[in-house]
Amino acid sequence: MANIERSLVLIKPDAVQRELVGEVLGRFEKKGLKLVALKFTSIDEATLEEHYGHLKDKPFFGDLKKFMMQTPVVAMVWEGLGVVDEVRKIVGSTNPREADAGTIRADLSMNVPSNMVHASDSLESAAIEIKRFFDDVELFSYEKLTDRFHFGEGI
Ligand code: DAT
Ligand code: MG
Repeated sequence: MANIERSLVLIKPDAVQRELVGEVLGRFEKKGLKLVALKFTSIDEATLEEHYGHLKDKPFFGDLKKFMMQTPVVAMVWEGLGVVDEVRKIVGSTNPREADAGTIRADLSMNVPSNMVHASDSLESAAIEIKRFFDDVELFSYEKLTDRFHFGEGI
């Protein structure tokens, strides 16, 4: 089937602290995305330096790493039609105060770096990020009764 993609999502420590893990996860489920991997995991500094490598020269990089190591995070892989862009739409802009109402970041947060969620920003980074957090055996392919609504002809 065309255009079926996978995207990595992390539920960040602010959402874990604020007991909003279920709320965030539910938004992806309700959209009609398919969960293909899920775990609760700590991220070490070396992994963060890779994951946020594009920000390593920013003045806030140290605080960002500290923030991401405050608690374990929920790591997930979601699958669906054009899912990389769909997930970014559901998550909203980086700055929660500029994000569109209805997005996770706009509805549930106020600040950076505590903006609830990480989401892959392209197909290329999704492939790299999924490998960073999951082994192949932790990624599942399975049939769901709703596949025909969300993945097929929609009937
Ligand atoms: P995104 O998470 O929307 O992909 P990004 O990759 O540019 O955004 O940045 C990664 C994270 O770094 C972001 O979710 C929160 C933090 N961050 C970005 N800009 C920041 C800033 N100006 N001050 C503090 N933290 C920031
Ligand atoms: Mg990013």
